[in-house]
Amino acid sequence: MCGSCGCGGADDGGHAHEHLHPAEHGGTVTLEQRVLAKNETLAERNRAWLAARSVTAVNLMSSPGAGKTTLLERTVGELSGRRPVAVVEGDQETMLDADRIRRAGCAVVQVNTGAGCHLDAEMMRGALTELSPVSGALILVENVGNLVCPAMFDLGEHSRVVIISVTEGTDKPLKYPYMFAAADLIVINKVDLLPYVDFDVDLCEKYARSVNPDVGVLTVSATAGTGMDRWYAWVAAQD
Ligand SMILES: Nc1nc2c(ncn2[C@@H]2O[C@H](COP(=O)(O)OP(=O)(O)O)[C@@H](O)[C@H]2O)c(=O)[nH]1
Ligand SMILES: [Mg+2]
Repeated sequence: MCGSCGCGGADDGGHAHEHLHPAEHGGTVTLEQRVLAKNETLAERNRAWLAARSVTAVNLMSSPGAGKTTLLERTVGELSGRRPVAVVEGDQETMLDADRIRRAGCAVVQVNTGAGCHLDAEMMRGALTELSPVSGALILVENVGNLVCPAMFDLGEHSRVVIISVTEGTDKPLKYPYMFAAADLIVINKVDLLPYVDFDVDLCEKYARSVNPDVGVLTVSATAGTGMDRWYAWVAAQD
């Protein structure tokens, strides 16, 4: 089990489940399965709720500081003129990211998970109810920053994006394979810093495809704006 929240997520890059011995840990396995099964039921309800309203939801996941909020600030500024956009902000504590998004100009709900290290389908449902998006809206979800537990919790979203920044190291897709395997798109951010860090974009892409052969990969700089048009095109294609 994930030590920080008891969410059922593995905390060693995804292999904890394989190391459980049912005779010793049978109760734990059953609890994990129940937690994830309940989440799956609620996620299916969210999916139906979104589909009935023609609302598209995209779930952004990354380690803390990879640039999720920065990417969202720029995206909200750019896309709000084209279609209704709203944001769900997940963090353990504070309204800081919600305040940033509100200043960028769109409706936002902050979900504080306390000790929890991921959003789940029930939290997503509460946020959707509060946002009450109009038909045709785009909901961008910033998940809690970590590369483990959020991968296990379906929110009922249409697609999942994993953001990795070039300051984190080329090997992250190999170390966190579950997260990268769950992605529909990988965004490599902070490419403006490439001249200053030891990061191999091609190798990172190769590692990502070793766990997720068909995954899309984009390179961007959320601060400089490089590559953002391809990101907007990808978002538009999710409807
Ligand atoms: N150089 C550079 N810094 C970035 C970029 N994107 C985000 N940052 C910085 O990285 C830090 C963390 O960004 P933030 O969006 O809060 O990350 P989050 O925790 O994933 O939401 C902030 O200081 C940002 O200004 C980028 O493309 N290039
Ligand atoms: Mg953030």
